[in-house]
Parts: sequence; C-alpha cells; structure tokens
Amino acid sequence: MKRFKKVLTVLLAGVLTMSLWGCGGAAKQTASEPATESNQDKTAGDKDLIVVGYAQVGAESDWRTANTKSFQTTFVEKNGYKLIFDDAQQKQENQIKAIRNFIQQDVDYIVLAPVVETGWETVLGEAKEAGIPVILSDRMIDVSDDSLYTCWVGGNFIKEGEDAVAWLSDYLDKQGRSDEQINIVTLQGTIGSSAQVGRTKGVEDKMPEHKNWTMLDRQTGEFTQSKGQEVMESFLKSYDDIDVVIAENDNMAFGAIDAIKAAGKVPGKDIIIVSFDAVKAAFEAMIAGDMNVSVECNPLHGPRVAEIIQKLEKGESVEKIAYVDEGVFPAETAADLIGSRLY
Ligand code: GYE
Repeated sequence: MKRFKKVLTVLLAGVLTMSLWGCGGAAKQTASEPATESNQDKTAGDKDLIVVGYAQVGAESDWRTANTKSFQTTFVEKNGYKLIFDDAQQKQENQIKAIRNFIQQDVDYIVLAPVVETGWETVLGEAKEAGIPVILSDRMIDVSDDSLYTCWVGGNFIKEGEDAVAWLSDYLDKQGRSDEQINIVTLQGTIGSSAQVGRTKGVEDKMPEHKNWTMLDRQTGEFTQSKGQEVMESFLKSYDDIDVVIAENDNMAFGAIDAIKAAGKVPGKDIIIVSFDAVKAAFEAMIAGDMNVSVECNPLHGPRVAEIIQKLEKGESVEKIAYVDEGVFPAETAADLIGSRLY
C-alpha cells in the first residue's frame, strides 16, 4: 500500500509541466516560516515518521553548512521525520553509495544535492525501481529521462551569473571606467556542478556585450577557501594587471582576498571582488571593504523540501522545477542588511 502510494505520487509529479516558483508559494519561505508547522505537535511513534535520506554534497563552504543545518533542523522527529544524513565529501561515488544505502534501508524519500550534473541514470533508475521518490535540491542533474526524479528546487545559477555581470557593468560605469580595458579572472566552483556550469555560463553569455572586458583566466577553486587562495596566488604570479576577480562562491572569494593582501594589493579597490552566495561572512567582508558585491544564493532548502514531501504525502501535485527568489547585495547595502541575514 505504502509502495503503491509512492508510485502514484511519482507518477503525479512526473506529468507536471515546468514552471517558475519565483513569485510565490514555497519560494517565499524562509527558515523562520517552516513549511512543516502543522506537523509540529505530532507525537509520532518511530514507525509513523517519514524517513528521509539526504545525500549532501559535503561541507565545503558556509553555504553548505547553512544548507545542512536547514535540513537538520527541519527534518526532526517533532515535525514527523527521521533524517538519515550523508556527507559525500564532494565525491559523486560517495553519493551513489549513499543512495544505494538509502534504497536498502527502504527510506520514504531520497533527497539529493548532486555534486555534478552527469552520471546519475543508473542509481536513480534503481531508486525508481524501488519506488522511492527522489527530490533534487540545490544543484540539478543532466538526464534525458526526467521521470528519474520527482522534482527539483534550487537557485537560478545562470541568472546569478548574469546578475553579477550587470552589477559589474553598472559599477564600472559609476567609476567612469566603462571604456577602460578590464581584465578579469574567475575562480570556478566544482567543475560540472550546476552552480559552476550556470554561473560560468551566465557570465560568459554577457561578456560579449563588453568588448573592453577580457577574461584572462579561469580555474577551479573547488568552492573552498584554501583552493581559492591557492589559485588566486597563481593568478597573481601570472598576471600583474588583474582588475576583477569573479569568485563562484564566497569562500573562494575569502581565499582570494587573503592572496591579494599577501601580494601587497588592496582587495575591493585595486582588484574588484565579485562573489556569489551572500553568506553572513561575505557581508562582514563587504563592511570591511574587502569585497564589492555578493550575488545571493539561498541555501535554506529544508522547509521547501518538507513542503514538497507534505504535498506528495497528500497525493497533491508539485512543481517539477522550482527556482527560489534571490537578490544582489553590493557592499554599500551590507551594514544595513547584515543583522537580518539568516545564514
Ligand atoms: O554556491 C557553494 C557551495 O551548489 C549553490 O555549493 C551551491 C554551491 C554554493 O559549495 O558555496
């Protein structure tokens, strides 16, 4: 019976069309408005709990830590859940193992934040075969058969890249530098992850509109502060004329800031720092004058996924693809906003 219900919910979700979640519903939720409120008084015995296996990417960044916390505080017993959490240490093979374990444990739902986009057909085929719905969160997968997952919720990474370019163009205009030669380097995220693919594409698509901008180099910093610093050190040795660093997340930007200071230059002035995520520490870096802008990427997906699960439990339909609303935070807004940031 339980299995039949699962198959039914997967089928239901599968026939839904793509739509944006940007202007309402679950997209507007924050961690302070949990979708699971109605369940909070539930005094369930273990057998009544909904068992959720979360195949998490790792613990590579502040964003990731906030994302993990969002799941660990939402999927708790008092909300009617049991969470089985797996940290894959940024390795797809570990996530595949975790999913197979979840299948073996016959969890009710699998949530996957995929490290990279490709290579998921086999293991998700196994989950489908077992009748376990797979909810993708954060990053996307690249599969031809979209019945391999129930739905996806996350950030619009291409738009984030485009927003970064729009901010930079505006900033250079205001500085009277719109006709100057501008040399850019990019610290990319994990190659093949949606966050890297989308942000790189968003920037690349908009670059031709700025004929005086040159992308000198781009290399992965694996979304970590230490690798970001290492790559920035090598960029600074290779190029003495870098005007802008685009770091595909805040933690790599923090590493770049350290490298720039160590090289005797002033981050935020001599070299413009454009970043993504907008975690609290980025607001601190902006207030300190070290970072110029951070394009927001919201990690608080726990309540959003809980709302999806609640709908599926009731046999209701869910959006197949749902983007979360995100903003752009330049340095001059940081002091006012830091107090209200949730992550
Ligand atoms: O930007 C980065 C993290 O997938 C959106 O992963 C996420 C990215 C985020 O490591 O900090």
